Amino acid sequence: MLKAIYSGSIDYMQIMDENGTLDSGLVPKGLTDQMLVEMYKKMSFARALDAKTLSLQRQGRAVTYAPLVGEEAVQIGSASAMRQGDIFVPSFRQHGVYLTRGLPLEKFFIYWRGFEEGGAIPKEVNGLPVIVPVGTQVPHSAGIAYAQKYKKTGAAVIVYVGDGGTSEGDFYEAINFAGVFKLPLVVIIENNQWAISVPRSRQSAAETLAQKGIAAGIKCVQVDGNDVIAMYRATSDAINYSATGPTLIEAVTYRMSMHTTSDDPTKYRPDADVEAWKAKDPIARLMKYLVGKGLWTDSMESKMQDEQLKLIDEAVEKAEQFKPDPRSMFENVYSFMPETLKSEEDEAIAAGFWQG
Ligand SMILES: Cc1ncc(C[n+]2csc(CCOP(=O)(O)OP(=O)(O)O)c2C)c(N)n1
Ligand SMILES: [Mg+2]
Repeated sequence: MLKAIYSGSIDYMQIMDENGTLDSGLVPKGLTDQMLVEMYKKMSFARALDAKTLSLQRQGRAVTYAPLVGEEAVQIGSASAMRQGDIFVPSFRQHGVYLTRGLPLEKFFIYWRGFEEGGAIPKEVNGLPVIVPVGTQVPHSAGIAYAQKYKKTGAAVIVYVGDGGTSEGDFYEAINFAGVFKLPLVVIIENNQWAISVPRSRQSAAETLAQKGIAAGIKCVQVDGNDVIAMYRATSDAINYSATGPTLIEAVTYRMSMHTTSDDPTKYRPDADVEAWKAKDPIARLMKYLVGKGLWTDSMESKMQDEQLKLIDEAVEKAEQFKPDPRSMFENVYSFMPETLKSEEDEAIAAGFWQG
């Protein structure tokens, strides 16, 4: 006998197209125009913050930085759907998530000056610090989700991983574990088409990255990651479902800039590809919608930009006045301080590290 015992399919969700036109039947109930205006402001803020940090890095006033430009809808759409008690687990590009969750801007700049104190995320922000080892955050997030279920907190855990990260064993192990234990986990693949210079086509022969969830027996969907409404909807749906089990969301977007400030993408990708994605810009399309509905005007735009630049400049000033404590490099590495680390700490303090 030979018979098909499984056939899977993956839905693709887009609610707002490139012209800012809505598929009104899919707009989530409860999503108001005011909320969309707020999301627009946050997306614009994230882009302005990104441009500023890039400029600081070029002046030697920030460390190696991974720009988010082009990925604002993935981050602000999903973070706007989180409830206060939900916990997010980023990788290293999710600046828009921190912003939406209320990380004080000054902390953001302290971190990107290279100081550990900036990575001490305030409790109410409910998120982990920046995580650079690719893929390692996914098993951690599954562990945190397991704890939420065990302790019956009702919180969902939302983790972000890149298209490159989905090729790591960590990713498969984590979604498999989440499926078996029906964890309250939402895995968002921020598929920006590149892992440094490795294109999406070299990550997997599968047509979608979302379908990796099928093998783990979890819900999965592919979303237009440049559509903030679809990102909001997909994340809300997944959070609502989290008491039943995990969801994998593949957000299809594009990294409009360099991988990090140490990278030069002109060496490996044609400018024409980047140009083609400009037409799908997540901020421009939301603006078209808001302007069309009379919810946004040129004067509102310039007022918003002035306010945001002022807030950014004030935060940079505070962050640059901040005096780091060399002890912060040593604390929180282990739950206890091993002798060898303690002697390094003593040495750093005796040498007046960072005090010149
Ligand atoms: C385990 C590990 N291997 C390699 C690296 C170097 N590295 C940093 S980012 C990156 C690519 C990540 O690509 P992706 O997961 O698509 O995320 P994106 O940078 O596009 O947001 C690599 C290989 C690392 N940080 N950790
Ligand atoms: Mg990527």
